[in-house]
Amino acid sequence: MNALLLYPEFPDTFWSFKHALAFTDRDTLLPPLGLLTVAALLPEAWSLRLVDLNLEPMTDRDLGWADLALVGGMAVQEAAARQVIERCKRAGLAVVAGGPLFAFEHERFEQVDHFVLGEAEASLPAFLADFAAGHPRRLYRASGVPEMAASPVPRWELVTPRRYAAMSVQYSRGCPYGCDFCNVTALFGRRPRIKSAGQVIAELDRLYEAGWRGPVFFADDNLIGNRRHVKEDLLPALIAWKRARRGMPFFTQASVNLADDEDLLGQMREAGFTAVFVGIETPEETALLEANKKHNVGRDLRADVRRIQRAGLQVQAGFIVGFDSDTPSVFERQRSFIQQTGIVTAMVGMLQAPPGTRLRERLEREGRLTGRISGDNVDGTTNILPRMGLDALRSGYRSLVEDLYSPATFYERVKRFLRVYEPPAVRVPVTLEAVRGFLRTLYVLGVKERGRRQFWRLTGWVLTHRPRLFALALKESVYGLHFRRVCRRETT
Ligand code: B12
Repeated sequence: MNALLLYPEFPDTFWSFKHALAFTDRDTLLPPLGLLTVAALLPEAWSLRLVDLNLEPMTDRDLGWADLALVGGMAVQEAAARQVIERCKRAGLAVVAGGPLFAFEHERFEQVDHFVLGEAEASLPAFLADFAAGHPRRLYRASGVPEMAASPVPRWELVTPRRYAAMSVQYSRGCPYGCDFCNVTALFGRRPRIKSAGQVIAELDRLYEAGWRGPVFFADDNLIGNRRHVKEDLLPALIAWKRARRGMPFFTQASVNLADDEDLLGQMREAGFTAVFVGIETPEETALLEANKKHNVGRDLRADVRRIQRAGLQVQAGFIVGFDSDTPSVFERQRSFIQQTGIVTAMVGMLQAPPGTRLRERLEREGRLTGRISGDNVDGTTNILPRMGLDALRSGYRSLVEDLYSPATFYERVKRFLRVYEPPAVRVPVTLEAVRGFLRTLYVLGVKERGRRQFWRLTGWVLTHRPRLFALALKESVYGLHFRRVCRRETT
């Protein structure tokens, strides 16, 4: 059996990082870990070929070779996934689909032959058994969630690591919190399920042996969902593993209450975590309560961010405007929060109601849903009728984002961040690629682009005040260019 695993192309969005990757020799951000995991669950006798359409097109030869196509992806890839499915069908291939894109409303994808929904560790075996017996059904849905011990080492040999900016591993699935706009619990449940440290180390070993020294993303919804195991099992193992090795800075996602635990922060720093994405959403307590984001209530969120930054983890964060209790003053409050805390990568979106969420159920009852989400939560669109009025929300959002990513505001924010940040010592080898990227950055940001003066001012400041952070300052400046290009396009 020849199986073709297909990962549709991402559009050019905030998270594509396309304009930043142009400064490197990398073609896209991360490999499709879901499909690599599915690959490891397929029968050993099958021949596999993975085409990540973010790197290369799918060819007629691929289609001619295959007996079966397996398509993955998330909501933002819908348009591209439809094209992929259409082409497979035209080539006469049976199509199996799975992953978050198909988890809700799968019936909209009429051309798909078999849906294998939920986590493949739990849903794929039944499909494979029926397929081998010659009578596969159209729909397979995992009846529960699998334990992570059942999750195999992903088949990374199916991708070419050097074409990606980072590699990813996953330690846990699920999140203990119930924020009403988020569909993570509908997809992966509330009980954080974890791999053993041994499983994670085996995955890292595989990457290290393949020569990977670049960043590694822990693709968890909330790394610290099961805090005890993280502190007692995972982090001690990572610290020991890192001691004898070079490179591989880690980054991940976690809830902001990470800031409460100095020991945990210290361990993460020692293990080589350099950045964490946290869901802050809003500094407005009424809105947090409305969204059932109770773990962010009653905290000094500014102090939390500072504490995490001082511990050596850059804070990236998600923000939302358009909660029912938001008034037009929210835009300025969000702006000053993001600016003062030096959150360089601030993902700011309008409130949307994705399928599978409690917010969606509520707004449906209230007759305030206007359609489907676009899949990109920071494209200035929404599928709800906001209380403040759509026009007010749109124009407030537009000016907020334009201001946050304008050169003057952006470079100032980078400086604020670099002032407090204490980086952990992760030795990343200097490569020819890094030198080329350095020269390109100086030319594009320092000579060609808008904001040249602010760029050189930041560069001068960092060299005189925080020289160790020089490379980081350049990296953030490049991100700024990406955000500016994407935001300018999306808000006009
Ligand atoms: C890494 C990641 C990204 C990376 C993607 C890189 C890449 N090449 O895949 C980046 C940073 C680009 C990204 C961006 C975004 N992401 Co994202 N991301 C994730 C994250 C944290 C991990 C994905 C992962 O690797 N998981 C590990 C693998 C093992 O799990 P998996 O992919 O789900 O695969 C399992 C099953 O789904 C299934 N499966 C998967 N594929 C297939 C295929 C077949 C054929 C079969 C049978 C089964 C199957 O089996 C696998 C094993 O159990 C998930 C959350 C999560 N926990 O998964 C969100 C998630 C996928 N992202 C999401 C969203 C909304 C976004 C963004 C809009 C921003 C945001 N709010 O986070 C942007 C959009 C992208 C863009 N460019 O605009 C949503 C998707 C919701 C949906 N219904 O589609 C998720 C679920 C998080 C959430 N609830 O908000 N993301």
